[in-house]
Amino acid sequence: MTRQISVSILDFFDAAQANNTITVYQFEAYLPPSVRTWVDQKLRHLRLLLIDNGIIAESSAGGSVSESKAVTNARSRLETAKKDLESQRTDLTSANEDLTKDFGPDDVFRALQGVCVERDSGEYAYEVCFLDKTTQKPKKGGGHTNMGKYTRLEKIVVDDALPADGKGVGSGERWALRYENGQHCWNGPSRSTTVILACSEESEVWKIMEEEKCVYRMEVGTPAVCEPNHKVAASAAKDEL
Ligand code: MAN
Repeated sequence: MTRQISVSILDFFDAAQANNTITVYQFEAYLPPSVRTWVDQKLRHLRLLLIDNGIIAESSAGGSVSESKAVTNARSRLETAKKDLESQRTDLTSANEDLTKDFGPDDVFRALQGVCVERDSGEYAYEVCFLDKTTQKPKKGGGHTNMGKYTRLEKIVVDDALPADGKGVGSGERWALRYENGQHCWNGPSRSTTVILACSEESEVWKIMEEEKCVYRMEVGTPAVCEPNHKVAASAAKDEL
């Protein structure tokens, strides 16, 4: 009797190990009915205890074996850690980009980070996101075209007559933002944009030109380039008053 029970208990644990679950109580068959009920209850409690502690898996209703709580918890910790890692990587990339980005002398253009302005011209609306990218958006709908990603700041010399409202680049040396490697142009270069900056009370796009196929020039007003005591171009809002 003793030998039979011990063999059966081994069977029980073998079955538990092999299937990662406990479902076989064959040794009960060797016990008198009163003892069988008692043993059965004890084993059920033991099984629940093992499940609760994540040591063995619980069988699902369909009879298939699911994983133990410990494995489920480890899997969920792994997923959370993967998501954290991904978001830290994104932060690292943007911090690195920030450190290598050209914000001009004394970082004067840092304030323009994240600022975008837009203006309609012909069949498109043109958007400039200062230290990020320029975009051409068809007014009738359809996909947007990347006209270049911000690469650097340059000083260029311009020679334009200044309009009466002051909304132009005028003549002299001006800061220009260079955007390159935009969407490839059919039978032409990758799109690129030069955004020439002049002093204005508010950031606004004044003029857009496609100087050559897929080579764009935008004239943009912004307070970021105003010198002290500089006569600024009035903002559009003020003009309307
Ligand atoms: C689109 C626009 C134009 C550009 C042509 C080149 O129509 O991006 O600005 O000149 O493509 O094929």
